[in-house]
Amino acid sequence: MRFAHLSDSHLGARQFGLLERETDFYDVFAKNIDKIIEKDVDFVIHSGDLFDNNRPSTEALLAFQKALLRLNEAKIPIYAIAGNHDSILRKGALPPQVLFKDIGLKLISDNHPVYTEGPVLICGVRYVPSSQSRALKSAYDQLSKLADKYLKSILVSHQGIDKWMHEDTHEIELSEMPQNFDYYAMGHVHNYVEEDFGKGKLVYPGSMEIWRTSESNENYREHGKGFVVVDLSYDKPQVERVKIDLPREFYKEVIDYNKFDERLKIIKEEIQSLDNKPMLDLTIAGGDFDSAEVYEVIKESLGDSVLNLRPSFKPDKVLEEERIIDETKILDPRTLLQKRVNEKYGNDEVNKLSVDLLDNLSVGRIGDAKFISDRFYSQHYFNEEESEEADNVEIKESDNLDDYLDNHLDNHSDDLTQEDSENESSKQMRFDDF
Ligand SMILES: [Mn+2]
Repeated sequence: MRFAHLSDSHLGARQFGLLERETDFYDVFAKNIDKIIEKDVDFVIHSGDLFDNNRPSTEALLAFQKALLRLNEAKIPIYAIAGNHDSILRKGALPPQVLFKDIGLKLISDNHPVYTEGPVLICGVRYVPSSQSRALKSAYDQLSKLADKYLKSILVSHQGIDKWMHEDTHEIELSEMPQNFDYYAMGHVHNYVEEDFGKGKLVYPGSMEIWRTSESNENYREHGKGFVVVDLSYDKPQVERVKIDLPREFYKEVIDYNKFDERLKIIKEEIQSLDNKPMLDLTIAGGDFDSAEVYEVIKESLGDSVLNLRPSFKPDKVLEEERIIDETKILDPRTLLQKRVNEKYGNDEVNKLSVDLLDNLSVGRIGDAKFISDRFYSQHYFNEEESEEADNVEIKESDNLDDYLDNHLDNHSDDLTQEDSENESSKQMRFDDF
């Protein structure tokens, strides 16, 4: 039995506000689906962040609808869970994926956490924020017990595991993951990860496009972007990486100012041979120069042949200043918040709560922030006993995780107010990296 595993397509993402970049994400998604159909797999798993936003545009919804109809035609079922970008945490709120259930999408959700494909168990939990990681562990535990009853089992989950996350942004540690699944179909980390774990394989297929400029990195050069095909007919699953070419290149280079003129000429030639205008990420460093003047030269020379021109400049004197600032460590809002909260409360749970609130409030997800704080408050200050009890809830095959997560993830059923929806639709700066 063979299946395709993909993740983090972020349909609807519009990098730097460029319409071309939004189209790139749709194009690359369609190419992944083409290749999956060509590979003639038995089913597909998508591990979350299908959409860039929990209120996707019509274009983004259509891009997925097209893909789903094509998979239907090829008689390939697709399973999906919601990620941090495309889920709504509040109880009763409907994530966009729900739109596609009637036309074949098998949504792994609180209501329907468990499926089977022949002898294979496919189960999972939607994204759970770090301040609720206790609920995540309990859910994993229940699913893990169920997995013992099956010949082969797949856990689908959109979470950051400490080993592959930077700083303190994970929701779970590798040592806390259940051990008895054959395959861990992970989402959230945008780099490619394939690792032996437990009795099987743990894979993050990574994002399908370069969602942040920083993803044009070593991992991308080595593993590319794309999906994996997994063969379950062996003792340990066999994983084949399938790379899908991106619609345009990310051209990245640090140029020594002393060699500026000759490098610029070479870059211009290289870029002109490309089919599509690339994204340009140039840094001019060293020497003594006027940034504004150098910018004009770059713009004049390359402006027409690139999609995005955003050079950065580090002349010698800036380099010195930067080194001084670097030593005292520039604090981003996330680190700064954690530092202050830690000074005041010295409590890891409160730290996680503050970061979850920052992540949601900074993108205007007021309803989710309220959910998270209500949940935290009731868990820690009101009904400790009830939560302990809920930890012991048994999930049987025929049950769903609904009541279970009800106790763990929610005690309050809030209606989405007009104010919420206005705030949620206003796009602001994001602090979450994945
Ligand atoms: Mn993502």
